[in-house]
Amino acid sequence: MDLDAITEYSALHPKPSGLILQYGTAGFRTKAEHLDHVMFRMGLLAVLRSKQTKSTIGVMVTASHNPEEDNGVKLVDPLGEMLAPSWEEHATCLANAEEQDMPRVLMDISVKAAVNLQQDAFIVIGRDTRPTSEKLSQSVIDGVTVLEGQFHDYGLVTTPQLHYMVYCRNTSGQYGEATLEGYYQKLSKAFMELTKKTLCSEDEYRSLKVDCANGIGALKLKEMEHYVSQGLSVQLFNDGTKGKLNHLCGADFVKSHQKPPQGMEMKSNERCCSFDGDADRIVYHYLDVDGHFHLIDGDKIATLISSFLKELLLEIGESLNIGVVQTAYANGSSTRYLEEVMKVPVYCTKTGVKHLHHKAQEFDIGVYFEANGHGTVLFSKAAETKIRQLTKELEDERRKAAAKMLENVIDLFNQAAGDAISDMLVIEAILMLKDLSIQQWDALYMDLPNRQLKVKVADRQVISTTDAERQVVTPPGLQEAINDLVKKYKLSRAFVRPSGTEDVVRVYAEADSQENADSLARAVSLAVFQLAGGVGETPPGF
Ligand code: NG1
Ligand code: ZN
Repeated sequence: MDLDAITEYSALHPKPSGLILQYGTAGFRTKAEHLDHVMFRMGLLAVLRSKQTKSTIGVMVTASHNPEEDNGVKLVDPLGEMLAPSWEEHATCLANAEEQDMPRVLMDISVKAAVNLQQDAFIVIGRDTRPTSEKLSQSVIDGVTVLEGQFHDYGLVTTPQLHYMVYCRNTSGQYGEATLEGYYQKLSKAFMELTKKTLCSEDEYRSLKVDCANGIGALKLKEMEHYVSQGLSVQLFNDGTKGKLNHLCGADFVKSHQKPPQGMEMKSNERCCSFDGDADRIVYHYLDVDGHFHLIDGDKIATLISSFLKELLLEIGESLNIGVVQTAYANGSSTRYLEEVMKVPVYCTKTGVKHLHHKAQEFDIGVYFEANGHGTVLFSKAAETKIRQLTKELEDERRKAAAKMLENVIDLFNQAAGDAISDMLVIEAILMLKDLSIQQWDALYMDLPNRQLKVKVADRQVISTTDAERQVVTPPGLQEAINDLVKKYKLSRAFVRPSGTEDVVRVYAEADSQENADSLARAVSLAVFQLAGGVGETPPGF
């Protein structure tokens, strides 16, 4: 390591002194103007990680669903997964080291992690459409170059596309070709095969309106459009030509405000969906004939997909197990429906896809979705091998066709990460194959009315939780207060947890009516404010 060169270049990306940031559930995320040094340093860290794993590592510059002024960065590990926890700690140390200490901290990490500095390093870089992303990704490249890492800059890509590139490169092309063309071809081929039997039937299901959150999803869907146009026509809204990223539109807005996005014409009963700013989340929605808005969130997406997969498994008659993984934010009705009606085992993990992903790996087929629409389906290697073998060997036509469909589903899901484009194609295929309208899908079960709120406190880490974040441990008295409030309502549930991406405590409540869910959420917010050091104004509504 040329420490002099590192010191010299680092001075071009100086750290504002005193600034402390944490590598959270989605990497580093804050105002874009505070991130230049973090980008440079993550370029350095990616090189060390690449040398240590002897694999290609990804660096994605994005702040996903957060406002346009924010930005962020996360590293992608060799098989397209999130960065290993011990390296999250290294990332935090490196980002927070004061200027003069930084080279030493970098050396310490390489010693601690037993990095062979002689090893080659290869980094792939991607970015979203934020105005600050291009310059920040250049700072990542500066970091990579100082440590003499090789790199390929994919430029504008969705987060899942970058995960895909990393996965392809580390599996010597077996998973697919590490180009955008390779990505589009792989997905569209699987989609066309899966839906070919339904072509020339029901026209009404073929057109879908997509709210692209004024983000990268619009550019990539435009590129992909003609690959799937025979099976599906997508009409893009909020494509970034006018509006601001994630502002009054996109999956996060639609889910948290339970309202249609602005900038999208919606006629009654038309199938619509919303991506988030980096296209790894998707939710569906529609207006009914009375003009009421209906949201179909990640829970209902998981339900649709897992019931389809379960039917295919029954059809081929193989005893592959299937499990659904959710978080505490999953609507209570979805959990009940999955367990009681569909009879699939459901597990709850902490928030953040890395936790869901990890749990989902325990099944032959693990379906995981956060309520906000971030998720995918994982097939174990053994399940995948078995299914591919069955498509070749089965003689019975029906069983063979079911196995073939499962194979297409494997190819359609981006196994490296939750992907709005993959998810959209799988959902569209299932709706076509099962001849389901969006209303019929929505009617699988009725969501319990719910509300999410945020509370500002002096230090959100005073709140610690257990039982997959469903119970508060500290501060003392808070859980008892929540229990007392929950008892006042029917079909009620509430929990609080510190956010991993924003400086707030999140409050969730559900109950038998919207009014009651709102009132419970407000009462719990007040308890948090009073017992966990609220700052600023008392939560509104009292
Ligand atoms: P935090 O800020 O920790 O609640 C949010 C989402 C997560 C996940 C991450 C990463 C909710 C309630 N939380 O995390 O599900 O998507 O962002 O983007 O939606
Ligand atoms: Zn996202």
